[in-house]
Amino acid sequence: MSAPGAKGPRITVYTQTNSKGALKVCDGPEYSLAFTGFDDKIVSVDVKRGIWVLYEDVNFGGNIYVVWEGQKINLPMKTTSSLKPIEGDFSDNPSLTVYNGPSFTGKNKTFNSSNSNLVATEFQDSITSVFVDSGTWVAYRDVDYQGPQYLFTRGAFNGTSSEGPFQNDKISSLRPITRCGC
Ligand SMILES: [Ca+2]
Ligand SMILES: [Ca+2]
Repeated sequence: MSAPGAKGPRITVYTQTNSKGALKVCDGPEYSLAFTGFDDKIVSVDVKRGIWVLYEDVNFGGNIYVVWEGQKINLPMKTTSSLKPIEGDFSDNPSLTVYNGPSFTGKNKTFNSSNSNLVATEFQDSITSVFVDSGTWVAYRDVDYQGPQYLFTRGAFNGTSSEGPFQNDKISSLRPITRCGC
């Protein structure tokens, strides 16, 4: 029999690339990595279960970096000071609608899969509100899933996001979180 909570979120963080160096297994929120030896030291992660958000500041503040189940990756930054799992669904039919006006007004477009480059669309640097019908989505300031991230879970987001400092008229790429870790 598996122990209670064996299905809960779990991530292992490492101080060296490729899951090497000192490691720490986390099963829940870590509001501050200060005094743990891992503050601004995490460079790779192995996500066993769930969706996790890494924050550059303590108390879940500052820019975010989202990682999810199946990902065993090196990070592009070394700034993580807190982290936590978030409730999110891995939908097989993700759906997110963007609007270029506030409160779900103006032109809109529904996405059901990733888009690495919005530059050719009329939504490049013009998204102001977002509605997620299904799935969990990560949007990026820059094309090709680069730059600061904004996390959107199911629900309505008017000029903000569920995690990360959403910036109006900045999103240039977006993608749904999928179980394969792609
Ligand atoms: Ca930090
Ligand atoms: Ca942009």
